[in-house]
Amino acid sequence: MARPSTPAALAIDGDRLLRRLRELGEIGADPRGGRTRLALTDADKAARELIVRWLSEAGAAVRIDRIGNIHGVLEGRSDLPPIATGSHIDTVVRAGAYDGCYGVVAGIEVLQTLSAAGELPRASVAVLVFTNEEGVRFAPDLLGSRVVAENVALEDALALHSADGCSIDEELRRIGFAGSVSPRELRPSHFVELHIEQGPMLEAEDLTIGIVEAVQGHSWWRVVIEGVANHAGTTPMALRRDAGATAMQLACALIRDAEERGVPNVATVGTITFEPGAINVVPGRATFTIDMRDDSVYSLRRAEQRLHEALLRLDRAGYTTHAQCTSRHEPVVFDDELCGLLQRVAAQRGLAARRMLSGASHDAQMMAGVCPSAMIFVPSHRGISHNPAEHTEPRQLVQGADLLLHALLELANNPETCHAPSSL
Ligand code: HGY
Ligand code: MN
Ligand code: MN
Repeated sequence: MARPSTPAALAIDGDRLLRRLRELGEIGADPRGGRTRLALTDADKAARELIVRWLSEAGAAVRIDRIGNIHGVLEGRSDLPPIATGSHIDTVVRAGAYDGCYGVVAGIEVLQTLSAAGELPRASVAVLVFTNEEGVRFAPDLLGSRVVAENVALEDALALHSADGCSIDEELRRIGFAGSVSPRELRPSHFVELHIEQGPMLEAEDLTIGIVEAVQGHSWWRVVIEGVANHAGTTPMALRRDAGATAMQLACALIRDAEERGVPNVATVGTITFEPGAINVVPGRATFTIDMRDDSVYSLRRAEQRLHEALLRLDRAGYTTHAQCTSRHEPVVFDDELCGLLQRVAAQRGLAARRMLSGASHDAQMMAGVCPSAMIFVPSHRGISHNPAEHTEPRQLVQGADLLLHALLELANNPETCHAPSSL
């Protein structure tokens, strides 16, 4: 066993990190530079199998839990509760290469660096890869971490169905990731997630690191408006029950509302469909989704209320409306002491950092219900994400992973410096 080197001198293998990110980014790739790996599809299966291989190469014990989360654990020198990191490898449609994947591959890099150096920390260090973080194929999002945090019951999660009629349970079995371990088995004392910012702030302020102290809440709705299908040529405008025009007007009103409420409030209509869907037929039915977010639970609730008031008005005007909440979580504030530790380690590593809010949702906000949690961001070029053009400078990717290594090592060797875990 190699003599443990001094932690400060430990460094991740940046080339291996970048190479693995490129290799993972190839899975589900499309000819236009994006990749799509919706949860529990064959592309997700292939990515999961690659991650399991890399975790094994890193010296981790790999186990799969009952909601399909992957647990990779590098055993420490004591029976202290583990320090955990992790993120997700499922994507949105035509995604970039770094969202979620960066935190997972960097976590594996930390384990591999520690085991190669013979630097076994006091507490075990674990990498968690969560199922269905994006919530594109199955709602709600953050599913794997919700089950770990008991925000969604395991049986309910397994019974969830996608629009294409598949259940989580069936798909986990089909891809060979229906694990037997309890999602609550790991019981980490701390959780740190490394992620790209997916916004413009760090690059605009020429900073390398964001210490994320809070995540805004979000509220996802699927809205159906039933009107009357009719002839596009013979139906006078005043006599129409045009579900399509009504849905577009409501969607624009909700978006305008968010513009008026100002940063960080946002509203996004990501999908809209009309039925029967023909050029010369007034739509009889319209379905759209809306994603509303805010760092204030009151403002989020006001936005929801405005949606419901608008739907009531439409019901009174002769339409039939239906709104289903497909995902919702209130704003989360991360652990201040843990943020302080991350800031100290960033300063020791000579990295310019600032505290900030996350506009995007992350598994860490569910893990905040399990143990003290926080996040580290690295910049996103021009703030672009959920887009093949998603980019972070290689130097910044390596610096972020290096910070993760030293922050996890600090926590694993001195967990008492931040909320001494129960078994001390
Ligand atoms: O939607 C989000 O904020 C995250 O990318 N799942
Ligand atoms: Mn995402
Ligand atoms: Mn993500």
